[in-house]
Amino acid sequence: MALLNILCYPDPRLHTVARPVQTVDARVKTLISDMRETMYVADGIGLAATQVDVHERLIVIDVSGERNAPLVLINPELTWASEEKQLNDEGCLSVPGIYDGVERSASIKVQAIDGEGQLRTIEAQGLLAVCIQHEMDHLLGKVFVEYLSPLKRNRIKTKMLKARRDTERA
Ligand code: K1U
Ligand code: ZN
Repeated sequence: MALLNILCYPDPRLHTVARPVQTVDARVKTLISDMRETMYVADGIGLAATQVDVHERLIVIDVSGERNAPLVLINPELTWASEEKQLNDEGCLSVPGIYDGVERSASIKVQAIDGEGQLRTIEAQGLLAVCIQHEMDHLLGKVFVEYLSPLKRNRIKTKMLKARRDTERA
C-alpha cells in the first residue's frame, strides 16, 4: 500500500470533473486500498479520487468512531435528497485547518458500486449524508469553500497560498 499526495486548495486540478470508473479491476482495487490508507493516516472521514489527482468517480468514507467501517462508492449517483436541509460545520483534507458551515440535504439516497463490484443503495443521514455530499461535490470539481462568501473564500485562498510559500521556503 502507498500513501497518496493530497492536492491542496486552490490547486486548479481540484476543479476537474471526474469520469466514470470503467471496471473494478486490480488497478482500481489498489487505488481503493491506497486511498483508504491515505484517509486514515490523514485523520479524514472521507476522500475523493479527485483529491489525489485521479479523475475517476471513486470515494472512500469511514465515519465510524472506531475507524473500522470503510465504505467504497464507485460511480455514485444521488437518487433522492430531502428538502429538509441541515447546516453543518465541514472540513476538508484539501483545505487544512479551515472549518465552516455548509447547508445540505439532511437525508439522501445514493446508488453506487462497492469495492466488490456490487451495485448498492445507501440511505444516509447525519454525518454520513454530509460526508457523501461533500465527497460527491469533489467528483464534480467543487470544493466546500465555494459555498462560502467570496470574501471568506478569498481569505482562505490567500491563507493557503501563504502556507504553501512558507512550506516551500522552509
Ligand atoms: O473530503 C475531505 O477532504 C475529507 C473531509 C470530509 C468531511 C469532513 C467533515 C464534513 C464533511 C466532509 C474530512 O475528513 S476533513 C477532516 C476532519 O477534520 C473531520 C473529521 C471528522 C469529523 C469532522 C471533520
Ligand atoms: Zn474535501
